[in-house]
Amino acid sequence: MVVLSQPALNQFLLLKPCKPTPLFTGIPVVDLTLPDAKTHIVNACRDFGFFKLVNHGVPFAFMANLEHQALEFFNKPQSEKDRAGPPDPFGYGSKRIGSNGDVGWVEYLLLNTNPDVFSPKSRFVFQENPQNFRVAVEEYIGAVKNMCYVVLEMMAEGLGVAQRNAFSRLLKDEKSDSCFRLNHYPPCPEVQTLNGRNLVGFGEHTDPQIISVLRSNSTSGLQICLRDGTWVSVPPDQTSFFINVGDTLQVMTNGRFKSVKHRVLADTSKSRLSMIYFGGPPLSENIAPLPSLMPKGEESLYKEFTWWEYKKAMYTSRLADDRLGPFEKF
Ligand code: GA4
Repeated sequence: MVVLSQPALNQFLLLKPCKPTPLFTGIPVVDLTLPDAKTHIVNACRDFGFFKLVNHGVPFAFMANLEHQALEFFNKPQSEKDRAGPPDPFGYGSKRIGSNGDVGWVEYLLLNTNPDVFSPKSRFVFQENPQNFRVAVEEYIGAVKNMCYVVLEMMAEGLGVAQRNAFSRLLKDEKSDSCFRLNHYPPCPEVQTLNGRNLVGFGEHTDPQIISVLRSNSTSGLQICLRDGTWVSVPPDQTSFFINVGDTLQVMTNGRFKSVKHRVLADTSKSRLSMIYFGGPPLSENIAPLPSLMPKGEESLYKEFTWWEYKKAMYTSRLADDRLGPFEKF
């Protein structure tokens, strides 16, 4: 458990006093079993870069089991958790995010999604209870990946891309550079003494990959930035997934979809646990708009780059940086 004294809170990002944001009721909801799901997915990715997915077919037991295992890990003494860190980038981390000075009221585990390359540190992650935790992670990621392929194929169809697997093939590739994150945001009772300011759990950013699939417990905290620049709070729903468009999908759709800026605020009394699968392409993949999304005369808005080049740039950036900016042509 992260315990910090009051003065230490000053090290963290505090947001100016703001009216308590009511939970936003306009988040698009996509029911994966309905015939028009692909149209709703495309509209949501275009207008919000974000949507909630229901009737997704992933058993709730997989989510609940992983949540239980993850909390067992985060409830261990700090010294034991530290043996699974520091994150380089994989492993356990606390308060520091990335290596360029970002901090947040959060502790986390960042894992590679290819089981054979679970880093050597993973033996400390999975510790004395390796079987249960590892199995829970593998079972959950396996189901989420399959669901994600379906979403990406519907996206391609909805966009009128003839090759249904234009996006999903990148995640299905054995060299897909995907990762998985468990974030634990301990409650912060001192927030009440911050004169109405909010403590940032995870600062604003867009996700660099193609797509991110988030599931959280029923504690709120996630906010997204709408197209008009307003921040709204996403009502939590522990049975659903929240899908984020990442920077790479923005490029592959030549800006038709926009990656969504999002952040997480700490809660005064409840802890938040989220699990996020980040689906990325192989390192050598050239990232460019799909030719079928470029009618004659449409030019790419972006310079061509490989995912490896984007990753290199990403690791020298701060969380809130506009990472796509340097790759824009105009
Ligand atoms: C944001 C999305 C994912 O959580 C992540 C993050 C990564 C990290 O924690 O190592 C980064 C961040 C994320 C982008 C900029 C750099 C790298 C922290 C940071 C400051 C795992 C990812 O892929 O990019």
